Amino acid sequence: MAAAEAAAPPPQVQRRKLTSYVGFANLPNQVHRSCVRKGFSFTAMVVGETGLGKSTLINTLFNTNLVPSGEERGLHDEPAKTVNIETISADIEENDVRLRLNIIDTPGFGDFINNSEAWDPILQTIEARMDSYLEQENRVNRSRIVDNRVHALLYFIQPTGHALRQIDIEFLSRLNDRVNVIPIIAKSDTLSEEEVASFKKRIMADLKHHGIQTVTLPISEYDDEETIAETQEIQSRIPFAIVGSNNIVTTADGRHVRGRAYPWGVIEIDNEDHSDFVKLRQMLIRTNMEDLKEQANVLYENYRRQKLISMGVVQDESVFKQVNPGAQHAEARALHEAKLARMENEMKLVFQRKVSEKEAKLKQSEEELYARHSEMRHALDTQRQELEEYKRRLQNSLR
Ligand SMILES: Nc1nc2c(ncn2[C@@H]2O[C@H](COP(=O)(O)OP(=O)(O)OP(=O)(O)O)[C@@H](O)[C@H]2O)c(=O)[nH]1
Ligand SMILES: [Mg+2]
Repeated sequence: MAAAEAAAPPPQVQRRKLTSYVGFANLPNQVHRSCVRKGFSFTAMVVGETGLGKSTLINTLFNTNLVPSGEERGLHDEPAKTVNIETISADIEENDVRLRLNIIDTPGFGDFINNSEAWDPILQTIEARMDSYLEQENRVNRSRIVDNRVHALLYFIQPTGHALRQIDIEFLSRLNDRVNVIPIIAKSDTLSEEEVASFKKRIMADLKHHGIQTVTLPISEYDDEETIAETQEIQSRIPFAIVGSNNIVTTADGRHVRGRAYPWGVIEIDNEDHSDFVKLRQMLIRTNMEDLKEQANVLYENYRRQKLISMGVVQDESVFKQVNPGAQHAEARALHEAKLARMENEMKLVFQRKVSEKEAKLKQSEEELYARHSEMRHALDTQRQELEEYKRRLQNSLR
């Protein structure tokens, strides 16, 4: 009995444990831990005409001079042409969270005789990276999939202040259903504030007119007010008017900042009021990286479907009818809950049985004790009577 008792843990404690295990409120913590363990990676691509400051923006984002741009060579207005598609990566760590940030630098187009030569290599790169992902997904062992897909494409628009040009429209139409497009007004320091504002409006209207989708940040009912406001603020800045530079300049009040110096003053790179660079960086790295990755995944799924169909893989839709994930989930949950209820019931029974056994035992010992008690009492009584008898006899003999 004692051994059996020790083996079975106290029923009430066991029950509480089960309750907290079923409560999936802890799931986000598990996901959080798993994500931190695996680390994060994000890949963006910069595309646009030559000399618009693509390489400079990459350097500005990383705050290091990783890629040659006209700027570092001191060749102002004489850009160092990027010649190959190249990926620049940096591993960033913050509060034990690891992020691998990849930016793909591309040679600027605009000096090609045939426009299609401009987007071909870009589109090929994007699709090759999707193909590599698809190929990894199709492997038998999929535990180590490396995601090199392009999660966002920063498209540089010349700061003409007028409208999108034909080449922009053609280019974006080609890339639109393969990648998240984030439009950027390059070198926005060459435009006045009012020019930027009206140019932004015009660009959005042109994009809409040509049915070109640009990035739309999701707002969820679970977001708090502050997050919603922040998301709306970022969204309202698109297309981002950017100024890039890693040069340190001195402001009128004597501060040394990253910026561009002009006779009329300094444009500070890290000042939110001077350009949209800070907001762009915030969106890419701090607040919406996962949203962008999710949206990129939707585009990938479309690509994947088209690709598989073109390869002759036909989807058997009936499989999906039978395996309705929602119903399957509900069924699994119902089974799980029934199992829990059964276990709980069994435990209750065991507990009750043990309690009554214990009670019976106690009652028995109580009776035994009582019997012994009266026995001893009886013995004592007899003894006392004997002693009293003896005393009386002694007194009588003394008289
Ligand atoms: N005014 C101004 N000039 C800039 C800005 N960003 C870059 N530049 C200058 O523009 C020139 C070209 O910059 P790059 O970064 O090399 O341009 P790119 O787009 O990489 O050019 P390609 O590699 O040829 O495609 C350099 O002289 C930069 O200093 C900016 O925000 N404002
Ligand atoms: Mg370049």
